[in-house]
Amino acid sequence: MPVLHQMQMSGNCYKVRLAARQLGIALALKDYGLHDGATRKPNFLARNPNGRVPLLEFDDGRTLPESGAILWYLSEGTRLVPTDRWERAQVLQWMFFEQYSHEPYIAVARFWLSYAPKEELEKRRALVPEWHARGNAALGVMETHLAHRQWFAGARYSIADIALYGYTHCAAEGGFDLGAYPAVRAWLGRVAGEPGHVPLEARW
Ligand SMILES: N[C@@H](CCC(=O)N[C@@H](CS)C(=O)NCC(=O)O)C(=O)O
Repeated sequence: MPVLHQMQMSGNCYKVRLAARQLGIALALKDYGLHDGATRKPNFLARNPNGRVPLLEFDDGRTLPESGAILWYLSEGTRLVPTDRWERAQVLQWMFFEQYSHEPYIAVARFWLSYAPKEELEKRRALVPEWHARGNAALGVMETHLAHRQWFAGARYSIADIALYGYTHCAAEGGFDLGAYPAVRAWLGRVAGEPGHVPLEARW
């Protein structure tokens, strides 16, 4: 059985657990702490020189890091990835958007504001307004897209929705107010209503 190296409270790791659960793919979980630095130790760096989770490790020793790559690998050929060429490109469009314009601000604000030691947050306090400005810009882009659509790519729920759900649903922990984004909130509700949906706290 593949092993997911992961942190339970990480939205990037949650994306993988959620997709695997909805596809009925069993994964063993190997947990890392948020603050123990274990992903920067030689044992882990041999598996992922980038020192980050999620990381999927297969029985034959192959390892795959990056939440988006893992989502794509697990979901290729399933109902979570469209077959239409244009819709597949849209899935990638939103997954790249998530990694460049959304996660670096919303996930980072969440980590430092809600999960880091207070003295570490204080060292970064001057960065908070920038995280909030850029994170709100990303939420605004999502709101515009969802004003007339149910899902991010094509006509169905896909891994683009899972990728964006990972940190949008817990954005309040980063100090974001989703009150100004009614279409995003309605979409969050649709995602949570999908068959097999599990919350971030759920173990496999
Ligand atoms: N682009 C990566 C980001 C992975 C990432 O930032 N992982 C964090 C947890 S959410 C991590 O492993 N942090 C530990 C560290 O950087 O030492 C992905 O989407 O998987």
